[in-house]
Amino acid sequence: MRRSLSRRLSTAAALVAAAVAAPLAAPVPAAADGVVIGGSPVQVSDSPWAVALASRDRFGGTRAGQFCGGAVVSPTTVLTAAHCLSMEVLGAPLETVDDLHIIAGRNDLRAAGGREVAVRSVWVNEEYDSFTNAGDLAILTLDKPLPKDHVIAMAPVGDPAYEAGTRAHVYGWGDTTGQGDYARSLRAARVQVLPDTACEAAYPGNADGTYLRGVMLCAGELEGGRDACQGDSGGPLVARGRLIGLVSWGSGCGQAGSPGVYTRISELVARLTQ
Ligand code: 4AZ
Repeated sequence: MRRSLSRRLSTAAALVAAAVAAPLAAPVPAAADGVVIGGSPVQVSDSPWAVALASRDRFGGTRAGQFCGGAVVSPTTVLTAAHCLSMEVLGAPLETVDDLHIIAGRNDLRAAGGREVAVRSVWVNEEYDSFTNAGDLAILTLDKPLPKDHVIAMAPVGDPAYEAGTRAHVYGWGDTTGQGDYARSLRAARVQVLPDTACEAAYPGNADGTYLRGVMLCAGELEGGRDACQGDSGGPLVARGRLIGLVSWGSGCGQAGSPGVYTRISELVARLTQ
């Protein structure tokens, strides 16, 4: 497979500029009460911008090789987390993973529905800091375009969707219990955008990371219970029908006092449109 690792954000800007300039109306997320942790099943047809990132070579075929999530922001552009493409996650250098692809429009990973589309090129944010987790973003360019209705608009800087208290949903095929019970079908958990102070208090700087307002977004429930977990990384956090975050990190899953931390999308939009 062809793959080039671009070194410049301007390349990334070119990839998603169209998505920023002409955001499409996105479907309202399906109701769910609880992903992921404390989540419930949703139909991928109601949230077609939620895609699985997969490699059967690296992760085996039982769940179609799913290992992370992604969000479709233009027909050929998927956002995911930089850490999903790390040696630590892949168990091999990215350059050697020849079957990296996304799965769109498939609820059950064991079934054959939807589309598998090869990843043509990968841009990994070279500023991603694996100690703080700042800048946890990668941009995948697909080999073939997805239908336009798969695209979700990114919430720009100042969008009310980022305000603390906003109801949001996080989507993924990840661990549903924190014990390694990976979902076969797409799930969503209803969470809320939490004040930066909640994550600053939880994550002043420890082994898991450091919460940095401006580039990260804090979401979950103060009492715990609903959250993203391992395997959901890179997947979408959606509020008011717009993409506000990508699952990035946290201490454990669904624990009171340890909210989920997301890559803040407004920061990307700001850099692309400056
Ligand atoms: C992970 O390991 C991970 N509870 C993702 C999200 C969260 C924790 C861990 C948030 O990919």
